Parts: sequence; C-alpha cells; structure tokens
Amino acid sequence: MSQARTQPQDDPAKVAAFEARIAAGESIEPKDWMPERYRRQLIRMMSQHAHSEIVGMLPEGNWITRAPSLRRKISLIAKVQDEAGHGLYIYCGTETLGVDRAELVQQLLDGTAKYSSIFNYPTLSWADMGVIGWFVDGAAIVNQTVLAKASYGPYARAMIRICKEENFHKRQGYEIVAVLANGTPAQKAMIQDAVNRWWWPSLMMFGPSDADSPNTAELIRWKVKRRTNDELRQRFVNLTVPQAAAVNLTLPDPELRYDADTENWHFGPIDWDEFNQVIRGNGPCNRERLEARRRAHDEGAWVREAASAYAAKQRAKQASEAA
Ligand code: FAQ
Repeated sequence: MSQARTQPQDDPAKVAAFEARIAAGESIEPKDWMPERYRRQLIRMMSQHAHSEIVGMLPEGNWITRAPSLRRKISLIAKVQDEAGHGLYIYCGTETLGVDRAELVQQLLDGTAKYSSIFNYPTLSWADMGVIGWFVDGAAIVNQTVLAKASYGPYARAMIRICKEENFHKRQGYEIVAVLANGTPAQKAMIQDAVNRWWWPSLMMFGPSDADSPNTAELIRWKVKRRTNDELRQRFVNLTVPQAAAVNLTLPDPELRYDADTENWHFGPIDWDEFNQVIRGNGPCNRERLEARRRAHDEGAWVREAASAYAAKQRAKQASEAA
C-alpha cells in the first residue's frame, strides 16, 4: 500500500502524532491539527457526497407528479426531502474543514466537481422509484455504514444519522418492487426492465476497481475509508442476489453464480468504459442534471439575498442592543 502523501509544509512531528492518533482509533475533530492532504481529501470526498445527495433528488423528483397513489406520492416527496437534508447536512460537515459552501456549490455548477455516476441515468417508469430505493439506497447503505466509522468525527456522525433514513428508503423501495413483482404481467415486466437497467450502474456506484482507484490506499491508511471499493461492491452483490430471488426477479448477469470457496456471488465484468464516460460528463443525463441545478440555483437567488439581508438586519439589531 502506498504511503499517504503529506504536503511539504506539514511538520513531520505533527504528522507522526496525527498518524499515531489514527492508528489508536481516535476520532479527528475540526479543531485538531491534521495534514493538509487529509483535509483536502475529506473536502473532495464529502463535497462530492453532498453534491450527489442534491443531484440525486432529480431522478426521483421527476416522478412526484406521476406517483400512482396519494400514499406513494407522500412517501416519495418525503424521501426526496430527506435527500435534500442529507446534502445540507454533509455540506455543513464539509464546512468544518474551513471551506465555504458557496465555493463547493459553484464547483458543482461549473462542472468541475464530481457527483455520483448513478444520478446520470434516466428514470423511465414508476418501477424505477422502487429499484432506486432498493439498489441505490441499498448501495449507499453498504458504503455509508462503513463511513460511519471514518476517522473524521463530523463525517462519521453525519453517516450514522443518514444511514437510518437510507434504511427506511431502501425498505420503501423494496416494498414498491415486491408489489410490482407480484402484480399483473405488465407490472412484472416493468419492474424487471427497471432492474435490468439499474443493476450495472448500481455496481459502478462503488467506484473503479481497486487496481484503478488512486485514492483508496491513502484513504484506508487514514481510516477515512475502512473497506475498498471492490470489497463493498462484493458485499452489495452478496446482499442483493437473495433479495432478487425472494421476489422472483432476475439480475441481468449470465455469469452470476455462487462460489462456495469464497462464499461470494461471482459477477461478470463491469463496463468501465461506460463508467468513465459517465464520470467525464458524457452519461445519458449529465447535461440535463447540471442544467436543472443551474436553473434551481438562479431561481433561488432571491432566497439567498433575502436570507443574507435578514441576517445582516439581525446582526445590526443585536449590535445596537449590546451598545
Ligand atoms: N461516480 O480513487 P477513487 C446516495 C471518482 S449518495 C462519480 O476510487 P474514492 C444517496 C472519484 O471521486 C452516493 N465519480 O475515489 C442517495 C475519483 O475522482 P476525483 C454518493 C466517482 O474517493 C440515494 C475517481 O473517480 N456517495 O446514493 C464514482 O477513493 C438515492 C477515482 O475514484 C458517496 O459519495 C462514482 N460512482 O472512492 C441519494 C459516498 N466512483 O475526485 C438519492 C462517499 C469514483 O479523484 C437517491 N464517497 N468516482 O476526481 C465514497 O465512498 C468514495 O468517494 C467513492 C469513490 C467510493 C465514491
């Protein structure tokens, strides 16, 4: 495993003390000294995560007006609102590292910051709402349960809270899946089609294979990541295969088979060309997603101005009362 890249300005004695704290399993808090590289890695990962939650509202938001019943509409609205909350919560966590949220949001709008590849795929039918809850929230839980033990305190604590809600989302999604899978032939075909379209992109959510993941070694060494991309992807497959069988749905992989020696479900090759295209901005919906975020940002300008004016007024009032 490669050595973590500290910055030249980092004092070696401080780096050694920091690494001893990490090795001892201590939590690093905002006011603690940390290597500049650790801080930058966390800003990168946490801000991408926050952007993913915010952009992740768009594919499901597309179906709020077309939910098949009032009950489904209410629960979908609640789920999308939860995702907004997660995004804001993680932006707050990122700000504890000394970066301004406006700067991070600008990076998203400029197209210079990444967000999860999965949200660049279209939601073509109601069944996609079930499969997103089942696969996408399911994948997020596998990834984030481990991040709840990350060495940076604010991120770890955010993950504990967020995972509780993601669990609820997953159950809600799987329930939609189960209803459709036990429905009419047309409903069953619709849910199988959604499974076929979302399976491989869901596996890509875990990131490149370990051999091609430039950040993993350093993040594992600093106990930000506690498992590699491939380990988490395998865990997700192992958990999901029996869930698909339970509702009589097939996963679109002819190579899927249980390997008794490793106790893992072996799966076929992932199309990394597709993944690389999507993360470079050339996925099916990248352009649409960024346009939607830019439009929402512009339309929200008056809210930000009003909130700033109100905050300035409050500060002036408090200052005059204190004088
Ligand atoms: N999409 O060296 P690695 C959710 C980038 S939240 C796009 O392996 P790392 C909730 C990576 O950033 C989903 N880019 O990177 C929800 C890096 O680029 P950079 C988001 C990807 O950081 C549910 C480059 O490739 N979750 O779903 C992806 O060690 C339902 C090399 O990769 C998180 O963000 C990808 N899939 O591992 C919302 C969790 N994978 O920055 C709505 C926190 C990799 O060097 C509805 N993040 N890249 O230019 C993580 O766990 C990690 O950052 C990974 C990537 C695993 C995503």
